[in-house]
Amino acid sequence: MGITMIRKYKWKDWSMPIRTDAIVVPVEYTEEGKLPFLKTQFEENSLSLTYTMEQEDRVYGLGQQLRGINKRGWIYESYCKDDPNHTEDKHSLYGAHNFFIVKGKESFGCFIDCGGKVIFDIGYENQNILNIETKEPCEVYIVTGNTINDIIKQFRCGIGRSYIPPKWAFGYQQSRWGYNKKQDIEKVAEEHKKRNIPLEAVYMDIDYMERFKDFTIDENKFPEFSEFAANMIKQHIHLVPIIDAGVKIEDGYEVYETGKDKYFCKDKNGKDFVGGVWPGLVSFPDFMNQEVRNWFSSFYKDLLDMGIEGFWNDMNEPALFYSQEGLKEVYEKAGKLDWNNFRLDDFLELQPLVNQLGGNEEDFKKIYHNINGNMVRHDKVHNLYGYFMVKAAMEKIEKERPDKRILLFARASYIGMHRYSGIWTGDNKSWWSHLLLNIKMMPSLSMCGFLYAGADIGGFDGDVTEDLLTRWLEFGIFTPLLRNHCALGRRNQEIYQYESWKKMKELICLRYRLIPYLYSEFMKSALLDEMFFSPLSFIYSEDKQAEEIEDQLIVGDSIMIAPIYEQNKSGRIVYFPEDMLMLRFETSTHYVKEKVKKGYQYISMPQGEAVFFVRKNHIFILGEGGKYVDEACKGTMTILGWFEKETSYLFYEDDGYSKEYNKNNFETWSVIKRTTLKEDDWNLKIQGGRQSKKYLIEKDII
Ligand code: MIG
Repeated sequence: MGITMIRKYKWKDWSMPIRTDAIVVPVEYTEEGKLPFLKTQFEENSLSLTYTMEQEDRVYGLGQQLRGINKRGWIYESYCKDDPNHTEDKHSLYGAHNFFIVKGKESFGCFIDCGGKVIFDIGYENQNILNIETKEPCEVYIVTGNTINDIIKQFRCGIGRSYIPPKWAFGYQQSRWGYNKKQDIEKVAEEHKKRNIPLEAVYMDIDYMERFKDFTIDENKFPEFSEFAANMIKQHIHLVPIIDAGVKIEDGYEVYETGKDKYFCKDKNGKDFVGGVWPGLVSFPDFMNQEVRNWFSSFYKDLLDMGIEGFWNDMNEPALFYSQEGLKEVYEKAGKLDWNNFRLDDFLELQPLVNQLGGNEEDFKKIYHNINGNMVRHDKVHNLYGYFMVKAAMEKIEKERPDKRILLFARASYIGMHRYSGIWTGDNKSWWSHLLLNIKMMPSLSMCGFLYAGADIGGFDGDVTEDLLTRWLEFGIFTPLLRNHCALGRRNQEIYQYESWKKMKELICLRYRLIPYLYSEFMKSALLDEMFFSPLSFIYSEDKQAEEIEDQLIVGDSIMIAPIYEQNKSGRIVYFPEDMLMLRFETSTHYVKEKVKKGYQYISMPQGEAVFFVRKNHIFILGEGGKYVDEACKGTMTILGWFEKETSYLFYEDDGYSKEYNKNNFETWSVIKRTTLKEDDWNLKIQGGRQSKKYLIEKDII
């Protein structure tokens, strides 16, 4: 029997430049940490933690990262990066989620609380060695527990409750970079409406702003904005504008003028740091500072007052196309071009300068924050920038709308931010491998508290194909954030642009039937610190086969999914760690049930059908669906399952808008067997809560 606890270790005279507030509960701590499990070396302000892995050990976690669910066999860098090429050879993405679990003879969790760069070598230099290194002051937490889920629960409890979005944010959402004017968005709404495709939100990318200036609306392209927003809301469609991190340097622009020389990050001479992003030259708000957060977030008020109920924060790694200094250097070098005395070496010197302009880590060393009166170099706290931008937004939103849930998610993130918002997984591509990456990433995000999450459905960059979009939706209908998003200039990605839109529509309609279950499971994950997406290995921990399956997931407690993520497939081999009831939705209204026995089975999955599996003796709930989320949560609930014994389900429901997550929102639904003279009769008994639901019970009993 292990002991369940979370313990903190830190080193004298090695204090972090800013409290990250990642951990919110008091924990026991040991100064001059000598950690259990990990061999600790602390020399010259550099920490190295080493663990020798057994052959069988598995490593899980790191949230938004590349590669597999089991993280063994690569070297990962925790350093938020705006890199749109999520290929296998990379080491970091947009988030820094420094929590992992070693599962083996001795299992434990470890969280490195550090605003700077941390390297996780998990069997890269040496297959059996796990090594963590950082030169930045940090605190380390070790979490122990009896099971993996126990360790996760401890950790999640330690980092505080995950962000809960409004219920409408579980609906289908459409986005695209390049909806250039009001009419473009109205058209998207219309095209969905015409075909009865549910649509809960349309996103406003940087196109809506005036010269990419935060908190401005281009009046020519989006006239009478409040009226427009109100009209959309009448159709149950929310407009969700983007807010970027960089503030355009422009005389007379209110945000810039009020922030100038006061609220922006500095260069080494104490002048506002100047970089380049979409607006051209920008300065970056110093979000590490409460006064700055108050100032920047005050601008959200106007948008809220215009009826906006959702935002996305972008470019907050922060993304930097170039620093003014770097750009100068390039132009100077290029300016020397002399055709008469052309030297290849000049070109070869120029080329890397140009290539390294964007996201150059050296530039992060030229930026300074004012943290409690100390100038702190940006790279020391880099991983917290996005987090504090989001914190700013939510602090203001909560002040303005204390009783209402507002949608917020962002690109860059750090553990702790999960309390303020969700995330999307950034600029993926319309690649099959990125659908698989999406599947594998979801459980690691659940571990780190990022529950409201999802990828750009269909892929952001690249030209999607009809089959990829359909397959992605087949998986996407299970992710809390279900947003189709696409890059400027790429092939149209709204489902109605495709001949087989009806099939995709049925998937979206099915999503609305899944919402009562998904929402119930989501809320339990948030309120009870549980996993939303689990790898099979977390649930069937004694099953050697299940341990290695990375392309099937358990969603909530009752169902398993096994998505198709390869082109030209009409089915796949699925591993069943136990008997399950297969549900095959040929359309959103017509489904067939079939019992499947434990073991490997080939399951046919024609494009556009949703096939998933209910665990034996688990209750699955199917709603009636609807045109929008609120409607989808009324109506009759169908209880589905393969029951061989009495079982119960904890059902959660609320109005989806208010923030009272009280006891009355939980009901226990039990399937009870009553044997009469004629046959076994199965009934549902509901205890607790409001018990206002109508339900129907549909079962398969051996
Ligand atoms: O440099 O606002 O990840 O979703 O469409 C690209 C334009 C800037 C990156 C975001 C993407 C968004 C895009 N943005």
